[in-house]
Amino acid sequence: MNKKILVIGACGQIGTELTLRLRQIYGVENVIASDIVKPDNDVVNQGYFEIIDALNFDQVEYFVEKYSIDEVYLLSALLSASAEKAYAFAWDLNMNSLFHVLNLAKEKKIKKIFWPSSIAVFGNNTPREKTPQYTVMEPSTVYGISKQTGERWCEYYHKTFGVDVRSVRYPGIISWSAPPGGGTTDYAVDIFHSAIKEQKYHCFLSPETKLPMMYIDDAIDAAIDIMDAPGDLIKIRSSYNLSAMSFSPHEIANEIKKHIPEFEITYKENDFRQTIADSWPDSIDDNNARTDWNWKNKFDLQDMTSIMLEKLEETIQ
Ligand code: AKB
Repeated sequence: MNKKILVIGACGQIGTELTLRLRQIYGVENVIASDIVKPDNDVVNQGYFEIIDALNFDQVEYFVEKYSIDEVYLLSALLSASAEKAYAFAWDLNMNSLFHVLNLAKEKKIKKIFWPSSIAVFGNNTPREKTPQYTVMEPSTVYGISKQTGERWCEYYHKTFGVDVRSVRYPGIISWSAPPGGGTTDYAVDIFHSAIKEQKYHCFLSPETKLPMMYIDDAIDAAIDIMDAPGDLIKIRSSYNLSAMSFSPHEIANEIKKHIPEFEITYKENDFRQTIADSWPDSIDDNNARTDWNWKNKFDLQDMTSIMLEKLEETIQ
């Protein structure tokens, strides 16, 4: 019998693609999507969908029991920029949704959890280039503090209660089908929409701000691969560094210009997200993930730019 999977936060940027891919692999009837909202899309219309408030333990437990869930992918979170504007709610959502699923796993009601962490766990005193797996971590954002704390709790629940929780530190995720929501790296998605609609983009980060990024298909592969890997290969139970590409607004604009020569980028000054971006790494060393469970990215800046422009041209026009 196939395992039963619950995706919490299934209508967000990662959840949308992840749910559709999980349904392809494990069968539509075995993947239950859930979110606090119910948009009119394939995640909702093509398979089981439930409204679940990730902060409501009883509700999460009810649906875990109703569908005899084996694995939970917990994706609900307030991202870096949004979290700065609603820090108490961000802390509540990012921490307590995690505690709910960790506690269900501790009670043996679920067998395995995927929970994403982020490059936001790093801070101003972290080495910026090829940031190592183990290094100084002094996050300066509410989001980063919640992700770092979540990592500590994941490791603690694994060590103390044997909970099988697996995690990766995502960089900025670039996708065309569902929009990102409230992150600092969102510019790298917005830029493609503006390039197609208006051939210009007003960027909220400065030209040389280099950040680690990843195309959505690689992000989905990472989640599914780490969940499928034999448990003894998962040596890190806080969260694995993960890397695919790194670029600045200037570099991505140049790549877009190869396809749309008239494209122009201008830069905003004094946006609060610049301070967040300045505290994050330029690039990430993900050797542990590559060695332990054979992680490999497939997409670089050139591939990703071509796909994004092609797909958005089909959907926007
Ligand atoms: C954000 O910008 O907040 C996220 C992240 C890097 O985790 N995309």
